[in-house]
Order: sequence, then C-alpha cells, then structure tokens
Amino acid sequence: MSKVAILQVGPYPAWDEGPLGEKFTLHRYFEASDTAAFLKAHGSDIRGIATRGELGANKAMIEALPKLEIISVYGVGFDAVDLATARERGIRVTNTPDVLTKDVADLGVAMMLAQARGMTGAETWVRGGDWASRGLYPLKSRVHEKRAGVLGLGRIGFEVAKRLAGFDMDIAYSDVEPKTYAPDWTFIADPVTLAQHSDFLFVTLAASAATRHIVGKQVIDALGPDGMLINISRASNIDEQALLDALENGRLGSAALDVFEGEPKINPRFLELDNVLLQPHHASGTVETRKAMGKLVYDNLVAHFEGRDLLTPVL
Ligand code: 8YV
Repeated sequence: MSKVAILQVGPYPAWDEGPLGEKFTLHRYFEASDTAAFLKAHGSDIRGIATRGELGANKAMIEALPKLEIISVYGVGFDAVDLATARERGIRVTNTPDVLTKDVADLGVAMMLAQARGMTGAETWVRGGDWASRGLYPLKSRVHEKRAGVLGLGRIGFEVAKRLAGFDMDIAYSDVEPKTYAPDWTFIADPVTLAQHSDFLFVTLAASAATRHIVGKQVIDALGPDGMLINISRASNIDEQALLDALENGRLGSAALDVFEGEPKINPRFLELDNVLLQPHHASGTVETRKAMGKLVYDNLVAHFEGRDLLTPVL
C-alpha cells in the first residue's frame, strides 16, 4: 500500500524527520524555491500537513490541497492556521499543548532575570576586558519582592506566576475572568491597570484576532520608564511599532522578547537598542520538549490515518 502524502511546512530535528519519513511520503515545502508550483505539482495527493507553530497553514495553502484531512502543528499556538477554512472543510487540527509549558515559563523567567540584572552586558564586560580596565559593572535593579503582572493566566502564565512566587514577587494577572486555581494572586481585569500595577509584565496569552495588539501604547505607557515587558507568546499580541517607539525614547524601561513580527527577519530598529534582550523564538527549545512535541505531531497524524481518536485535537 502506498504511503499517505504529507506536506511538511518547516524542518524538524532528525529524530522526528526519520519516523515521519518512514511512515509517510514527505513533501518538503520549505525547500521549494517556487512554493506555488510545488503545491500545484504535489497538492492533489496530499492528505495531511505537518507544520510548526509559527508557520501554520494559511488559506491559500489549505485551498491548494483538495484531499487535506488533518493539520498537525508542532507547537501549542495555532494562530497561524486558518481555522475558519479548516473548519469549513471539516479538516482536523492538532497542536502540542502541555509538553512545552514549563520550558516556555522557564525561559520567560530567565529572560526577566537576565535583562533585569544586565547579564548580557555583564558578559561583554568580562570578555571585552572592561572588568579589568574599568572596574565594577554598573548596578542594576533587583527582581525579588517587586510587582509582576501576568497577562493571560493559562497553562504557561500559571507556570510563570508559580516561578515568580519563588522570588517573593507580588503577583497580579489579567484574564477573561478570575481563576479558581490562583487564589493567592490578584485578579485585575483591565490590561492597562495591570500594567500600572506591574514592574514586570509577562505576555502569556494565546494569540488570536481578539488579542491582536492588546499590548498597545496605553499598556506600554502604563508600564512606564521603569517597567519591563517580557513576551513569550506571539508578536501579534504587541503593537511592535508602539513598543519600538517607547523603547527608543525611554517611555518604556526595557523589554525581553522571544517573538517578533516577520521573524526571523526582525525589525532592525531592535538591533540599535541596548534596553532590549532579543531571543530567537526558542522558549520551547529543549531537547526533551522538542522530542515530546515531535512525537505528538507524529502520533496525531498516525492516529488520524489509522482511524483512532486524536491525542490533542484543536478541531
Ligand atoms: C514553536 C511555538 O512552535 O508552541 C508554540 O506555539 O511557537 C513554539 O513552540 C517552535 O518554535 C517550533 O516551531
């Protein structure tokens, strides 16, 4: 029996590509120089998409695949998948929740600490010889016992807040409603008020059309010249132009960012700033988590084509 054809939208580590390639015929979209011609050539056979969180599957891609049955996302975020088109066509969608939650939270907290204590600059201070020639590194502000705001207390936000509690921080959060699982933290419905009440504001919202630019000029100004914004969700949750303006003119103290509009080609204005910590969208990037994510992508595809229940369905 011939293998089911899958459109592979982005690369995976070898330990995922191996089993996927044995089980399915993989069409490697990301290696095509003319993607439209590629879809035209292979589109009529393809029954599944294996994609990554940030790459998703847009309307044009889904529409080019008349036999498409399932989209399996390597990532918890499925905002880049055109869910409306998938729903209309009865196409199933899966993601990789839970397995990455703690790694994403770990990186968010690490970014806060690294940025607050100036660790990137401190490393350069040592390596560049400034320690020996200029002496002590400039003093930074502390993190413990400060006020943290968590915008979106879902799985990842909850794990961030749990970690911040270990630093004796005063924790508040925004969400659509107060969470019964967060009795010790202050619920503040309005993001602007949350920002006013925060020294460090974490953005941990699942991105959607409704949350686009939820962190805009008002939230940024409320966080203020001594505040720090940490984004481990999606770039679309923040108005990036407003963020850049505020970082450039000191209306916002600093930022630590793992996600960017148009990544990996980020706005060059970020590179000119010394009050921002830049990370290459790697919050889920540990071997352990990526292996678990790859296994879920594979297991969901196999379950679907063997007629079994999906493990982590979105649709
Ligand atoms: C990426 C993510 O998917 O989980 C998500 O939504 O954005 C990440 O885990 C990861 O970079 C793999 O592409």
